[in-house]
Amino acid sequence: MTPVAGSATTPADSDLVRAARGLPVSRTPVWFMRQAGRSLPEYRELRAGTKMLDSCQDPDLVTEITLQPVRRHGVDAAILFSDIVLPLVVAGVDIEIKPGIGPVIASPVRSVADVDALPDLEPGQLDFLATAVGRLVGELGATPLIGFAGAPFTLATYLIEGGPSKEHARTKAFMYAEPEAWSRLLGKLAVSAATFLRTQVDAGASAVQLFDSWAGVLSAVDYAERVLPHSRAVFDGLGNREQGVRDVPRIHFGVATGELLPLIGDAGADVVGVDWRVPLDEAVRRIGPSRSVQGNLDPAVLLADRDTVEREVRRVVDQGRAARGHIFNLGHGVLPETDPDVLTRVVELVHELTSR
Ligand code: 1CP
Repeated sequence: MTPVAGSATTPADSDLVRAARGLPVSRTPVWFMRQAGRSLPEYRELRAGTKMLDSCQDPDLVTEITLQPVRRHGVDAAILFSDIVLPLVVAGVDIEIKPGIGPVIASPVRSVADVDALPDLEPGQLDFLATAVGRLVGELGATPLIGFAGAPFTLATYLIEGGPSKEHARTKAFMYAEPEAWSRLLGKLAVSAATFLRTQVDAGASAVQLFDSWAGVLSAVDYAERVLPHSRAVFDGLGNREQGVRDVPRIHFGVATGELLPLIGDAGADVVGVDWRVPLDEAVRRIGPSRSVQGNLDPAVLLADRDTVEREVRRVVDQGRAARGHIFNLGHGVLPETDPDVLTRVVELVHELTSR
């Protein structure tokens, strides 16, 4: 029923996990950010009548929506259907995901007192998540499940701006004006992200991705001093084998992070996600040889003609050979208007081009 990922018999031996660790693979693994939801008609049908954040807390819906793209496209990994704001929602922050907009916060964080009033996430509030992950791992067989969380900076942008934003000016203003409260806010968000990830790993997720989608709006100096320590704290807080936590590969992703790649490569992950702006061979030069890379087809290419899609996929595959390990993905999420059949064709093409 569920397609088998490469030639592996367990997720721990899958091409995704092996590529993340820089080990030999049977073929380049491929999955897509935002593969669950958005472009799939079967998703829209299933979600009809249920609010986004309610569906994320319903283990039956989470399981089914997570499996849909695996069945349809034969991707090498599932990504948990959830959202980066979920740990905040579960802890009691009033957030709604508005269709066509994204997360909207009822009372944005605008003062030091707002930071201190932010509720903490308790591990006991995540039983639904452990149930969904456990069920998924049972269904997925040898296909790995990627768990995820939002990085402290990207979550802070939503809390401070009150919703999606382009410039993130209020966020930066708070960062400069209130450095201590900023550090406390990101520190709290790091603890909650680590708890969210730890629950997924303990329940059987085979890899995790930290989404710092909007980190690219920062200068390297600000990122290094005011953000990176908190992202590193998420990976540290997730724990390691000595602390009784399964040792799963960690992926760290942001958009427009070309100038930050050396820093991101140093924050504690095994894999650095790269958007389409920097070719993968150049990204490897910036990150160094001891990390794998993930990416980086421009999602807009999938809206172009068949020959263009094929040419660009070949280019990404070729440039990815510079890395110790390459996980094929888009440079950011699947655009909602993407034809799902094009995604399936990309999976087939990457496999065809890289089968050994
Ligand atoms: O494949 C998947 O879609 C898996 C589930 C998933 C993930 C990994 C969702 C479901 N959201 C996310 C992560 C997420 N959420 C990120 C990081 C990844 C990225 O950069 O795309 C971010 C920034 C969010 C915040 C968010 N939630 C936005 C972006 C708003 C903005 O600032 O531009 C949006 C539109 C949402 C809603 C959302 N989350 C997920 C889905 C399927 C949706 C659409 C809701 C719907 O169908 O009505």
